[in-house]
Amino acid sequence: MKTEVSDYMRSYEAAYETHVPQGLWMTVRLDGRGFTTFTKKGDRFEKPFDIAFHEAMLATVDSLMNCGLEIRLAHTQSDEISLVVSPDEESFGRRVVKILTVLAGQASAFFSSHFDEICVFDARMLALPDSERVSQYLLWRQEDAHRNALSAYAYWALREEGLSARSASKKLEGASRSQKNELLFERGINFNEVPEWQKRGSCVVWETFLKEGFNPKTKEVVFADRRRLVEKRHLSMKDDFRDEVEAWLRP
Ligand SMILES: Nc1nc2c(ncn2[C@@H]2O[C@H](COP(=O)(O)OP(=O)(O)OP(=O)(O)O)[C@@H](O)[C@H]2O)c(=O)[nH]1
Ligand SMILES: [Mg+2]
Repeated sequence: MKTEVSDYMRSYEAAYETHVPQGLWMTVRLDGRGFTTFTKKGDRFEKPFDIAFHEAMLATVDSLMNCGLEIRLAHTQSDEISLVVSPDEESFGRRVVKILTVLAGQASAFFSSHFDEICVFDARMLALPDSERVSQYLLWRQEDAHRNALSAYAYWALREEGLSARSASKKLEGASRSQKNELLFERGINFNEVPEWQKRGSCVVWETFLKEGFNPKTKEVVFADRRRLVEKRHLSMKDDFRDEVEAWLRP
């Protein structure tokens, strides 16, 4: 009887257990839940972008890249983080639920302790066939950052003039890219001069370096390969960005 219960309970569990096949690039996107409210609370962050917020996202990325999974590359923009896991990673038997819950849990816990407040990230998985598709995916996220930044600047420029949230949104409804650029230009904001991290996001990659040490037995200076995380806050665009990503993805 006992065995029977355990068997069918396990079959209920197994019903939602999916594994990502070997060789596919597990790409995870985490996104802050309800961060529109979180970022507005008490006017703690500058609008539309705040460097302290972006740096907290980058610190969260560092903690994720050190959490035991072989994450080759990460990108963050606004309240989202994309993580590209090595196609050879075997941890957790490549189980989707386990990987997503561990990463979302890690990001939520780290970000919450950073701000001393409960903050939650959701997570989704894309299993991409090759590095070309990964670079295409990241370019898509970068271009999404650009679109959202332009809209956010236009929205907050109108709000600063005294328009209500509803009227500012209404005024921007159906406005083209060039109309939003023009609206900003008329108000003294040149969107071309907005910092790159706001329009494109930032990446974090591993870099290898030679670390100098001393061998007390032989009394010799020795060098060993080590790796460290490096933030890339000036991303290139379009095909150059795709080439850059492909180079970072090479082992
Ligand atoms: N003030 C400020 N807000 C930011 C910054 N970066 C991101 N945000 C806000 O974070 C929100 C992210 O958008 P969404 O993820 O679509 O919205 P959300 O409220 O998190 O909703 P869900 O993700 O669906 O739960 C936007 O409202 C942005 O204004 C920042 O640097 N400063
Ligand atoms: Mg969000």
